[in-house]
Amino acid sequence: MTERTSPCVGDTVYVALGSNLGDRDAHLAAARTALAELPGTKIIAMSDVEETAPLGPAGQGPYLNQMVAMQTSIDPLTLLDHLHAIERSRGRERRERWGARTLDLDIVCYGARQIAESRLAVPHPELAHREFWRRELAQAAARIAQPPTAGQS
Ligand code: PH2
Ligand code: MG
Ligand code: MG
Repeated sequence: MTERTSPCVGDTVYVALGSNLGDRDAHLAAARTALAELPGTKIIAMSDVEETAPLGPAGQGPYLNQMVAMQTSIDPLTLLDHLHAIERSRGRERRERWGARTLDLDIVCYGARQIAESRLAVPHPELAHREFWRRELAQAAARIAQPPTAGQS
């Protein structure tokens, strides 16, 4: 059997950042700042930024990708609206599927919740197919500070 346990656990929300157009580092930095400024939201860990080969139509440049772990009181569909607004603030245009983009923000996990709405599927269906997402998610998860256990000082 090849069944794997989902990395989407607890109440941690994981958002994937991606950019392969323009000043990629600046788009990711702006995204991290904007996520940290969302109401009721705290970034609790991040993966490293890594460069990845583009998936999708040929002729586009490499991506910078990063996974951000957050705690948020924003519900999933409202969070999706916020992510789209942040994308638009970086000049994101929606043209061809999986085409080059200045900034892409995807909800990969929303805690352990399973969501199947017309505009939002969580865990993200691509998680099973993108090794770099799983690596970045594991790296961010390992960096979430553990509260001290009772009795320890
Ligand atoms: N996102 C896409 C399409 N292709 N390729 C890489 N390397 N990284 C991405 O984040 C990515 C992609 C659309 O979501
Ligand atoms: Mg995407
Ligand atoms: Mg997207």
